[in-house]
Amino acid sequence: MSKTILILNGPNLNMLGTREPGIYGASSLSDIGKLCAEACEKAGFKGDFRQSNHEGELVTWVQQASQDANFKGVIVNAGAYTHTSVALHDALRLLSCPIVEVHLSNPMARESFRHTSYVAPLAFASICGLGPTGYLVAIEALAKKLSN
Ligand code: DHK
Repeated sequence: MSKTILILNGPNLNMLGTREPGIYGASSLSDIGKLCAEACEKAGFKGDFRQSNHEGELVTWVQQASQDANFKGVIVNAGAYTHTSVALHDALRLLSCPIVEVHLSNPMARESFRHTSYVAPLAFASICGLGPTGYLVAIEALAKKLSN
């Protein structure tokens, strides 16, 4: 049994570092993955950091996590699927562990098509606009919630 936090990243987040750095910052996804691994370890968890450009793959990963007791919490930056994916929303509903939504930017301060989130209603917290720090805040928040 290894207490694991699943950290899911959706489409185009593999392009971080070169993708619109004025909005998403200079860190690459692998930089963020390393920060998350350290933060998870410090909090007593294993970090399982993943990215996919495919909605169905994200759905499958969430379904698998819902049936695996090792997964104690899930952090989701679903990228654009945040604003469109009922399928991902339905998969997240299968989870009995706590969920935190993260975005590097603040979608509410951007185009109106980013103002709807299909993840937010299922998350106990949404952390937006803090860049990579948002992932670290999410790990800390999950660890605190899970220790209660
Ligand atoms: C990332 C994306 O790819 C966008 O589609 C979202 C989110 C915002 C982020 O800020 O991390 O609208």
